[in-house]
Amino acid sequence: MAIELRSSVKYGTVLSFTVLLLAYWFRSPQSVLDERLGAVLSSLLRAERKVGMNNIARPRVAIGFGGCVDIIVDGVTLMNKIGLQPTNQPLHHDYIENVEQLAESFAYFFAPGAASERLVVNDTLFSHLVEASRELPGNRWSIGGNAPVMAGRMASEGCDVLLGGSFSPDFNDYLSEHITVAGNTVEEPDIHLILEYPSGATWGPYTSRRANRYIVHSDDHNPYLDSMEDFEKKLQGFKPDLLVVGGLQMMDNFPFNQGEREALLSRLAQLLSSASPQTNVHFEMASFVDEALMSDLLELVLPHADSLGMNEQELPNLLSLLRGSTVTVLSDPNPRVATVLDQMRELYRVINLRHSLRQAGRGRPLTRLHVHTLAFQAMIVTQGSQWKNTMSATAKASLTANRHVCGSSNIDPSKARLILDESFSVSRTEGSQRIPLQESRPVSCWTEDEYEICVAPVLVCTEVYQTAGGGDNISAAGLVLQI
Ligand SMILES: *[C@@H]1O[C@H](CO)[C@@H](O)[C@H](O)[C@H]1NC(C)=O
Ligand SMILES: CC(=O)N[C@H]1CO[C@H](CO)[C@@H](O)[C@@H]1O
Repeated sequence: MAIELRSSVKYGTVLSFTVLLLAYWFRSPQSVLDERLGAVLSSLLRAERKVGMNNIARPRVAIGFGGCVDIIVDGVTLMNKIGLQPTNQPLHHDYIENVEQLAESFAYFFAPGAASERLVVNDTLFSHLVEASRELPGNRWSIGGNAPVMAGRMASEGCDVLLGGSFSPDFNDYLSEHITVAGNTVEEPDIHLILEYPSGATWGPYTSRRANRYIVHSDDHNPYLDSMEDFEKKLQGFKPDLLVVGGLQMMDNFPFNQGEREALLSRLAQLLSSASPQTNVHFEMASFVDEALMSDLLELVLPHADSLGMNEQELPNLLSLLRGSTVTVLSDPNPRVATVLDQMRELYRVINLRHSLRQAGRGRPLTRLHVHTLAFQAMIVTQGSQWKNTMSATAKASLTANRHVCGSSNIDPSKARLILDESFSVSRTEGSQRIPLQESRPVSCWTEDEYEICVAPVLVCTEVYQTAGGGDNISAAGLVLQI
């Protein structure tokens, strides 16, 4: 009897301990996570506010080139609407000629959830896609293109902007009063079709690993950089603090006449090399697969940039070409911090090596590199260079990622998730230092050699409103605090 009692007491203790443990197990991780997220959010907001822009008059930013009207639809809904069956053969195509290639190309990027942008060379197919999109319930229209999106973000962050692009007459009505357009007037603007998909969307046998978009276009104006002449004229009087070049991917695989593309990029090189030393130059990378174009960019555009912005797909692609290899069409859409930092260091080193080998006085050294990924933002900035406030800029870039994708300037922690681990390694080299993610100081900055590196976690938006234009908003937001 006594023995029985003792064992039941013991049993009871074990039971209540187990209940306690279970309660801890089920409830606690979530609330601990929420607390952690809230702490990271308020620390990032504090870091963002730490520097204002009110120390100088409105910064002046000139941004080229191009622009378009975006039609934003749900990608899978559009595929269903046009009756396009999921292909059993995901395949990369440099450009799209028919529906079969569209299905193969979409499937190729949709499953990994990698951002991509392709030219449709079949006008009949492209108009058919645009017509079908117009009829889709829930479609949205907006001003698109790298230059106008960056211009919009810069203007709303307090800059005066000169925007190089050719737009239709009614375009001005939609622009901020702080944006002046340089370029021609066109009657029919170029249209880009944005096929968005959330994380976990399915199309036949494919499930997307993360939210992203697949973009198709069939531009008539943008590939010719036809605003360049007017932009160049107005640039001299505008005297920008920062000159941004983006949108050149519209030249990718475009059927130019012989020598036409090189001529355009040589003119751009001239424009950039005549920029005053007081004007910083930033080049925003994009989804390029045309190796001839990429090699022109390496020769004619990159040498004139102080700063580069790109995502986790564009970084390995550029690096591969600089190593003398071919384009990488698809890379890990969720890379680790250590991998990205190693790639950034190498890119920084190679570009600056190329600079030092050029004739003295030609081009500029690279002093800033910003890489935006889903889980984190990373920047390398040369110490003692013109770029200020790298820590706050990295925090702002991170917050902008959530704001843009969730479609709201107020960040709601219940619609956000931290996917960065609790600590990260600074390199894949064995024995590298690990840096813990501190909630009260989430942006980690340290120096190596002659540069500073900052990494900030992103509060990844879980209720996606729009991914397209994210990179442009993020890059622009980062730049704004650094000029
Ligand atoms: C262009 O697309 C249309 C519509 O899908 C198709 O009928 C036609 O065969 C395509 N042309 C080529 C050259 O593939
Ligand atoms: C979060 C955010 O501000 N996103 C913006 C990105 O840029 C476009 C164009 O300027 C805006 O319309 C978005 O609101």
